[in-house]
Amino acid sequence: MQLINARLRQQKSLFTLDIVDGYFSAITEQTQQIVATENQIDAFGNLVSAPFIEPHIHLDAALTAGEPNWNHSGTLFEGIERWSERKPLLNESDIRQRVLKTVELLVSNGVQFIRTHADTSDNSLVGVRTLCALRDELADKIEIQVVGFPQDGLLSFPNGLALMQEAIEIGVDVIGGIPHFEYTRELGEASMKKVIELALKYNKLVDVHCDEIDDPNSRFLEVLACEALFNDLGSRVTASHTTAMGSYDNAYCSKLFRLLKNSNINFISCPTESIHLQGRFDSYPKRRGLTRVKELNEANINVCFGQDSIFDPWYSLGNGKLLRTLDFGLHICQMMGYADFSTALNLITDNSAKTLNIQDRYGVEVGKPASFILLDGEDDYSVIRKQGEVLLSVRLGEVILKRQPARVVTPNWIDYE
Ligand code: 17E
Ligand code: FE2
Repeated sequence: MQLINARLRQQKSLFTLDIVDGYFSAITEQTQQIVATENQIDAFGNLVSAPFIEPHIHLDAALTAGEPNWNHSGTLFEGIERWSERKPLLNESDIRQRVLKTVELLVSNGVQFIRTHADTSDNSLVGVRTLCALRDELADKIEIQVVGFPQDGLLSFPNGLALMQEAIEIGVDVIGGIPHFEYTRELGEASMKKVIELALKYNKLVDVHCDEIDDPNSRFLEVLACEALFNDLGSRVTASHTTAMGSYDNAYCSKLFRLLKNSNINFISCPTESIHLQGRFDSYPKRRGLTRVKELNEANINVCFGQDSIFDPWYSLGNGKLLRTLDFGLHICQMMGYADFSTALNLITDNSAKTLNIQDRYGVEVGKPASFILLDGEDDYSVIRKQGEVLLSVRLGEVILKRQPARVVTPNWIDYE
């Protein structure tokens, strides 16, 4: 396969990409535009990017909003309550249908890697079993990592720890936690130590829902980062949400950032979800309830964006489009400078790859698997500005998606001559 007239990120020229046996075999700069022959794909000057990554989504809960009850307050805590009413109704075919629909939606929007959370606060563990089974069944179509996520507390929910052990036996890839939701600070801290202990014992990655609350005293991130640092596990550990950081004072944050930098842990922010769920106990002024994405990024601490939810008890919108999440995120985090726009796709591509520990098989480079997307736009800036559609998705050299951009006929109002 040969793709011609393609633009690459941070480059001005046009390029030809050669793909042999599912790998990039050559990437060559063109001196001019080429007229396509029969077996070439013409990119028409559009942008080739490594595939989008959804690093944080709750597939077990996707498409359940309003079942049986809607979240009226819009808080995280009511979301957890509403979900606990839906959980007893879960069964394998219900989960399969919703997960497949959602994965299809993500794939149709350029996603080729997913990290999903599977709730372990459920004696049946049907969500964990079904998501692990689907991960294996879909392995030749999309790469999925499953996080064992103790929604109601690793140490506060009855048998929470035993259920996590069982989830590890079933085969989750990543250990999760929820320290801000444990009954006490002591339990929250102990849960962070337990998560790291399990990750070391079973050689797993870690992704904790950490400090997802507006409480400035929720400081479990420092415990997680310190445990990661002392056990030399940083690059394998992720702190998701960390919204309390938006409420920490600057003096504490200044001290905290030294640890975060030394620990080398990763961050995931879910901007649409957090702007919706957080700030709910404020009147005015009202907090934005996001972690310090701009400052983490400026400090060269790895941070990426995820959607978190698609039509579930926490968030009743969502459409699988990471470009939408990115657009919201850049606005909310005030990352609207020229330099921000020029590199913005990192937040839903390269940074996410680092978080998922998949860098060995990710990126548009000779020798890497030929997995990429073609975006309607010529660079990061224009793709974001026009919310450019995914025109093509190629996975391991196979075309898995083609999209014809819509043609709009407008009245002849303006004479461009
Ligand atoms: N569960 C949780 O604790 N936090 C979230 N943002 C979602 C589920 C979606
Ligand atoms: Fe989440």
